[in-house]
Amino acid sequence: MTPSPRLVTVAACQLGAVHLADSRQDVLKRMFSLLDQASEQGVKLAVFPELALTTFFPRYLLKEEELDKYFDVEDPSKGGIEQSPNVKPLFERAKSLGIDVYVGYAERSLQSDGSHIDYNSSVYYSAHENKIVGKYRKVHLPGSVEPKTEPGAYQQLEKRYFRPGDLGFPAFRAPGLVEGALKKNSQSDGIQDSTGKGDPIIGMLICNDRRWAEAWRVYGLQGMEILCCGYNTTAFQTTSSGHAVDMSPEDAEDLVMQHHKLSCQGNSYMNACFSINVAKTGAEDGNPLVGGTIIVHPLGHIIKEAKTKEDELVVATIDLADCVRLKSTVFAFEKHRRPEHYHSIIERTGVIEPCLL
Ligand code: CDT
Repeated sequence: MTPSPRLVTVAACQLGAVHLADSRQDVLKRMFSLLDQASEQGVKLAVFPELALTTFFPRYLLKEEELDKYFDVEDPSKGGIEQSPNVKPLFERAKSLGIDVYVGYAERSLQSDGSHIDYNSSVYYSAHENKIVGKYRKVHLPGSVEPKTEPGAYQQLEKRYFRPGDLGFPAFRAPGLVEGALKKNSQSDGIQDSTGKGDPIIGMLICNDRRWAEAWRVYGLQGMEILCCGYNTTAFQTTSSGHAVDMSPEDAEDLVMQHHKLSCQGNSYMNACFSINVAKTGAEDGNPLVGGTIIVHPLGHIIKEAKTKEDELVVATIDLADCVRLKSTVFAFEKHRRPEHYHSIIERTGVIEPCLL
């Protein structure tokens, strides 16, 4: 039977460079402008990049006191990120426009003993509920704890500044995002199978996570229909010493773009979901970030793509019914998966090669 359409208009809100000198107010203004444009096009979900509100600061070796300004403090006794004066106006604007928002930020989580733990986080704000209904802390942190020592080395210090996420990969439903979603209490009205009929099932990843099949699969096993992922990806590749690989900047950027698209398109297909992948791009104080903001279909093709390396809205109306075909055939997990053979996925972190001959 052909599934009923479940249409939703979504936007990837690409941001151009955010420089060290740009204030949070400057960035918020740009985000407001994208939200306003989104509203004019009937958008119901707007996805912003990783660490959207500031420059990508893990490229710098910073002292403790220099770091503070990049973080948003969450004091569990007072509520979450929605209380932060830096971010609250974004949710207020989203509420007034009736748009859900995914946004990445640097989270400073206050502990009961007065200490803090820092994460690279994202939240999903539901305009329908006027609250945050999903939270994710980046699991796969790239880079190193210690800075590279060779002169001119590129730094990627996420392992220094953040703790790996401790929330796993919790999918959740976005209330009110599609019309006529099946609710818990309507099942008693004789509806047997609720699969693909409820409020949309959302998963969140952050940047480097999109390269890890395991992360997508854990969401796939929760029936994820839309994956939201913001990123800051350097437009060149580095060697282990932190130097740019020996190829032309154009070829290097092409390769970075290819790996980005392969990851998003392959994993969307293999988990039969849409994905909204959103760059912070341009050159931040001379440090080039790749663009390539894309909205991907469950069949793996790109529906819409950014054309610039600046603030740009990429809009598509997607039909979540398109997930059903693959979820009920090639990737009907319940029929075809063989988890009894997948032990090493959870038992091992690194590679153990077969014995030498
Ligand atoms: N921000 C982030 O996670 N960046 C990483 C760079 C790692 S080098 C390939 C990324 O995966 O895009």
